[in-house]
Amino acid sequence: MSKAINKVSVIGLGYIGLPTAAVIASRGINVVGVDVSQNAVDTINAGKIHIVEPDLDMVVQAAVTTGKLKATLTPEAADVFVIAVPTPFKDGRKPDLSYIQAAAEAIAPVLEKNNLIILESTSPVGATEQLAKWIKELRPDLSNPLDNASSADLFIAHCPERVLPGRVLEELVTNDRIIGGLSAACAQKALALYSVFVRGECIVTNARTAEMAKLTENSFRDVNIAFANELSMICDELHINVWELIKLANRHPRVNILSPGPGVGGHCIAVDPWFIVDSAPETAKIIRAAREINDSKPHYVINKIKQAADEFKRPVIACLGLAFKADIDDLRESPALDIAQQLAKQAVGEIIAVEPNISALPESLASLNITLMSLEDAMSKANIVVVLVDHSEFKSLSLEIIKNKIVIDTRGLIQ
Ligand code: SAJ
Repeated sequence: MSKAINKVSVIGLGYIGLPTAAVIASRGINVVGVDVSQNAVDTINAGKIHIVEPDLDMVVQAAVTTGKLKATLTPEAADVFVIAVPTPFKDGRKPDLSYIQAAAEAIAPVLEKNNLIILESTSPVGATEQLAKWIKELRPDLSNPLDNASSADLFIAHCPERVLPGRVLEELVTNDRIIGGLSAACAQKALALYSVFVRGECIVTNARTAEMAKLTENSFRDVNIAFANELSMICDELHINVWELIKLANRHPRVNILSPGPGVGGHCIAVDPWFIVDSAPETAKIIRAAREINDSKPHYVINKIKQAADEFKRPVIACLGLAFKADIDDLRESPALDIAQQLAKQAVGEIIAVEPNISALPESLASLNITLMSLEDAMSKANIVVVLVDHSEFKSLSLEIIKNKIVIDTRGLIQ
């Protein structure tokens, strides 16, 4: 059997890499986190965190204080390398693997016989094989599982992350994991690492299936949200309350419609389905259509707001929420932010933003004519109220407070 894992290196200390590094370190394994950002490295080595995630600060502080976790700019030798770098898309919505390639180049000089390399980044089908090819070019002296499945010097696997932002620490441990090896031996070796901290089931498959499984999960959600978003637009046309409709339809034992919204945000669900479309452009018809529907929803909401604004000489529009979903402070790829920004750019009226999870407007809004206000102040000024995020704080809105205002509720919060 393989020797024990003494040292793990995690490449990329972001939303996935840092919690993963900290949790592995909390199991008593020495972890070296590697990041290109000096600020991230310094912050972590001071026992602090540079991202927002509940309870992560405590776990990182404990791991750093006990000496089990440290961060560096340059990789050093280890038993296992976990790659958790971004995989955005570039022009033409083609997957951009340059961060994975950069990670391969960074670890190549310190790789040793029997090392395990795990790709956790969400990746298009074939990315793990591509990673193995890059490693092979950089280290031809180490035999690669692509050439020698049963007794290679290196082990390479894909184990996609599946944690929900806001519940990362819990889901890292409790979610089932899919482990896709470039060979059966690679998968078994990776299983040994995940067995250290995962309480969910770890299921072994090949790398291509694991890559596709992750893309499928996020596409499934995207298609189902698109269905809800399309329903919401049909219901507007037919003068039906979509929220009541969905509640009723969901009474059927085999129907479970998700919630419409102002669009789909975040860096996963709005991106990953394009990786499938890119791999099978002629065949991935529903997946492409779903992406287009969800991407069109912010424009639809903006048009509704403009129609409402036409009724007023000086419309004052309160946008409730800027984050990409409820009860988080993450504004990246947020349809709510996009809508507020477009309203201000198009000078639709006086724009007020209410976002209880931030203390200052992000740069993209700061230069525009938008004011950040408390819910109470916004309600006293606005004549149009647009609910963009279903934050807990907004659930206190009563029909009394909004009775003389036009309400555009994209989240079904005020019923
Ligand atoms: N949304 C709706 N209606 C819904 C559900 C969500 O409009 O009924 C919107 C949200 O408001 C948000 C977007 O969709 O703008 C995405 O939010 P989310 O909560 O569905 O998902 P993410 O992006 O935070 O995390 C997803 C998760 N994937 C799945 O649930 C299949 C998570 O498990 C993944 O690990 C993560 O993507 C990832 O990193 O890929």
